[in-house]
Amino acid sequence: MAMKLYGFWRSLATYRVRVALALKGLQVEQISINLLEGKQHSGEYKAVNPQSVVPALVVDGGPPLVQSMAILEYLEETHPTPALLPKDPRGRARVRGLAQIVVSDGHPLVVPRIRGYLEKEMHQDEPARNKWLAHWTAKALEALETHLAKEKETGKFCHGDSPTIADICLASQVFGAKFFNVETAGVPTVMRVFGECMKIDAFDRSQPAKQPDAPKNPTH
Ligand SMILES: N[C@@H](CCC(=O)N[C@@H](CS)C(=O)NCC(=O)O)C(=O)O
Repeated sequence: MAMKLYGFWRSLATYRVRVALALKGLQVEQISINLLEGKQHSGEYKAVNPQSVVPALVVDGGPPLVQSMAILEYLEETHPTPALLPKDPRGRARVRGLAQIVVSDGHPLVVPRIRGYLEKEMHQDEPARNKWLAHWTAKALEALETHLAKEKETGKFCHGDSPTIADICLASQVFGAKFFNVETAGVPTVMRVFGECMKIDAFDRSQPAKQPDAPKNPTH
């Protein structure tokens, strides 16, 4: 199976897909779309993803797959081992729910197009924009923390003792917190799980700063 991943080193959504591919041992050609230079808006990339966002995954020259959660689910269905979702429906719903706290509620508020809109249309200065980024990033982390700290299904990872889609999304949110200088001392369970994730090579080598298109000393 030949796969091409359109992404960017500091894209949290691309990170999620890179980790899933790596966990499942799949090779992928990475194509960098420089979001800081606005390359997502080029006609060439819009032909791949009309929404002008990364990631997009092309499998065997087929139509591009978009949205990181849809791509993770596709990889899970086509390459079930190792499993990134539990077997039981209730467990699957819990894992998907934890993942959606990040993917549906936290991350969408901090993407470049929202930051650009706050700046250009809403005339918010940099300190105000940074306050926004830190607030919504922290909110998602706090929601994860509340679930993980009190629910008995939490194990070494978000759900039991092997990584799932929830851990992939949690790790992406923690990288967001690092980008936006968000204090993480108040979310110890999240940070413990993040630490377990980063002991796994697939999580570690997929991290933003280790990508070939990352600057030598990323300042975020
Ligand atoms: N919900 C989408 C989010 C995609 C997204 O917003 N990606 C960001 C990078 S993490 C992007 O390409 N942003 C471009 C922009 O906002 O202009 C997913 O999970 O794939």
